[in-house]
Amino acid sequence: MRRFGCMVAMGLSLALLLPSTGTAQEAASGWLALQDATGDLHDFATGEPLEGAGYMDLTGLDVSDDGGQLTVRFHVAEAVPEAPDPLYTTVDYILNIDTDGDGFQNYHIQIGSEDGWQARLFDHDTVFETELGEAVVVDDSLVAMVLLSELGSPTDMRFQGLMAALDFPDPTGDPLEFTEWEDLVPDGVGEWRTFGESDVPAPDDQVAVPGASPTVEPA
Ligand SMILES: [Ca+2]
Ligand SMILES: [Ca+2]
Repeated sequence: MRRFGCMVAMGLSLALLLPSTGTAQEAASGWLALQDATGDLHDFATGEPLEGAGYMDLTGLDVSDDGGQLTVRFHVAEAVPEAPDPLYTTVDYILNIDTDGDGFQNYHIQIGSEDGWQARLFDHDTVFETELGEAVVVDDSLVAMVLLSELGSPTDMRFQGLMAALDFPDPTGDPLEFTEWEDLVPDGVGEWRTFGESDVPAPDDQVAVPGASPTVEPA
């Protein structure tokens, strides 16, 4: 398990979050782990491949439900920097959540660079936004959590992740020139995944999940 460097201030919430701390933890009632290719950033408008910063490039996505809280972890190809100057560049990592199975998100969780990797929950039905606090940023991952009660305690959830980034190389001199990247997980437009549809086996601490694949790692 990764070390947390200078994230001392986040120690308490990390202790609650991360199984390697030895904290007794309820068996997750849902676990989804998706992998994504590197080098698949594309132009939002044209869909053409588009080179971009490694921290924009999603390499995977984990979503877990411990019965009380939903946790999303975005994995990216290189260490997440301090949030860039929003005048030039904005980057958002988004988890869409469909709670009624109609193929449209009812909620999304967004971790945005605009004000320093803050996480928010957006309710698409009420058009209401809830602050979730600062995301836990550790090297090449970003984590946000939300109480299931904030999602109406749904019995079924489907997910899709994405990264959306916008860059203005010269926002004052040429405000019409910009680059807009996107990366989807899973890659299919309009594709959703639910718990149990992971690309990878559940980690050691999650083997109690009914139906989860046993881990292949040696003890
Ligand atoms: Ca990717
Ligand atoms: Ca992708």
